[in-house]
Amino acid sequence: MKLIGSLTSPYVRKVRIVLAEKKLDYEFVLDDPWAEAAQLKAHNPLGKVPCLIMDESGSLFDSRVIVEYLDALSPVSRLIPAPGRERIEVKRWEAVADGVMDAAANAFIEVNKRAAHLQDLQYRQRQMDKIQASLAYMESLLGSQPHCMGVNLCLADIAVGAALGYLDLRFNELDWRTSHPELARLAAKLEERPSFINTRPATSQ
Ligand SMILES: N[C@@H](CCC(=O)N[C@@H](CS)C(=O)NCC(=O)O)C(=O)O
Repeated sequence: MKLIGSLTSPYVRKVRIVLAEKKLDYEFVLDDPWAEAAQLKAHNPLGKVPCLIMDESGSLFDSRVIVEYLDALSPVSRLIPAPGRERIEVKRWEAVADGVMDAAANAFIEVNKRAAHLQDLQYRQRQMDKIQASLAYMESLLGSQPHCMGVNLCLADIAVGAALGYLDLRFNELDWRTSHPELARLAAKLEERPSFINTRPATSQ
């Protein structure tokens, strides 16, 4: 398998952490989705990373589809429960964590990739409000549990950890740890895992 991705994308990091936790081998192919000549476009019509090229049958996107495929590929470290209530709760965690990634990426692009006279600061503030509301939601849902879904690590923790790591990368000044001690505790534990350490985002992009 090949994974096309960048070193800053939180969605790519989510997939790479899943690959590492499941001990699946793959080739990591770096590509810049914003580049005109991105090779990615031949595999994903949306031109977005991550994109997984499967050995036998074409490519897969987006990160939610890819992680579901990967979890079913191997019985090692099951990260998504069988259909039922628990699975839906894991998916809800993933939805809010991905939503934080969406809002943070939108806010970052608005201010850092657009000329000053084209920036919409109201739009950026809407994205920052979504981040704050989601942090409060996740803090209260996590409570004092060791992981999002209780004792064991699952996809919910990986998605939340990747989203929080992206906030550190792009919005260090948010200081979300002070106001969200339970999330800070979870993030500290996750960031000790080799799967998280080996996928720390690079700041060069
Ligand atoms: N929902 C998608 C989001 C992927 C995404 O937005 N990736 C960004 C990088 S962080 C991208 O490739 N953007 C390029 C573009 O929008 O053209 C997923 O979960 O994979």
